[in-house]
Amino acid sequence: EKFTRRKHWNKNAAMETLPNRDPYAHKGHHGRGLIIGGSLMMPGAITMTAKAALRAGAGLITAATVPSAFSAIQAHCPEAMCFPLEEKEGWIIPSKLQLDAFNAIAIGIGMGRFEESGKFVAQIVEQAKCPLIIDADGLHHLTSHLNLLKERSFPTVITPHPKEMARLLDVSVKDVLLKPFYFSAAFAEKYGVYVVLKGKHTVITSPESIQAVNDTGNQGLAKGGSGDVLTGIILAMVMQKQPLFTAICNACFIHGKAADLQIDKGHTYYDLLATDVIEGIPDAYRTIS
Ligand code: B4P
Ligand code: MG
Repeated sequence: EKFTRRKHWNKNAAMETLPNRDPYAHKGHHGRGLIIGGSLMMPGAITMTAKAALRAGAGLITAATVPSAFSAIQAHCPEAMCFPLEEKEGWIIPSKLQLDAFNAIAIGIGMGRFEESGKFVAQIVEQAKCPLIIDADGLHHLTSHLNLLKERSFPTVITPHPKEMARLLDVSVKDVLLKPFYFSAAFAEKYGVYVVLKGKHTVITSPESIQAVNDTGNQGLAKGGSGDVLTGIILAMVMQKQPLFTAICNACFIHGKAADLQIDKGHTYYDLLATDVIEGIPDAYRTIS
């Protein structure tokens, strides 16, 4: 991979690596993505992930979730399809779900920490034969099934914020913040995964411990939902024709750039919402394509 040893993932890196859209493409070329998550209590997170994935360029998106989350998705992201999962008290429980048709899967968004949901996360980690992105409550459940990661023969991407990273490693948040490169690489190598350690300076690490720091983003992103939007952008990007590490770096770049450009356009660090970040994606793409 030509550009992966860059320390900073900036505008030039994104411009040099972002794949062109083929004029003769059809939606199948741009990837069929599956998002697993949501709950009666949190229908918004998966809605934002779906919308962000489509804005970022995914060809088709299906949200597998509890039926009580369908109306939010259909109202705010009518382009997405919905697939019903079994639920108990509003939370996902192990369900039948055909995974083979998808080019990439994201799991965990707005899922909650109900114990039986964790069995479903483990099932997907075992069965997904494509790149799998694990975020949010998916990371909470993963803590009890870490060894399943080593068994995977397809790429896995985890997207923790420092508190989630600390829990995965069983160290303190302070330790993670003091040594973000060290802890990201330790986890990435041990479990053979890509790690996106989020924060002011998001660090992206490959299973071979190649590392990059994303240059974009601002404190307006320190608000609920920003992470859900990033997961959608990563899901879309890993389905475009580019190396996985490059795809993840470009996703982080676009996410932060979308937030930066929304501030330039008149939003402030106080008011910026995750849904505004989704609507900043067009401007972010325009700066690099
Ligand atoms: P959760 O309930 O896990 O929050 P969340 O749903 O994951 O939020 P979301 O998905 O929107 O944001 P995420 O951080 O994934 O609970 C969060 C709790 O964890 C907090 O209440 C806190 O207690 C703890 N926690 C979180 N971060 C912590 C930290 N750094 N140190 C200590 N405790 C922490 O994704 C946010 C996105 O926005 C990322 O892409 C990130 O890079 C970006 N972003 C956030 N702040 C930014 C900043 N200042 N500058 C640039 N980018 C920023
Ligand atoms: Mg999050």
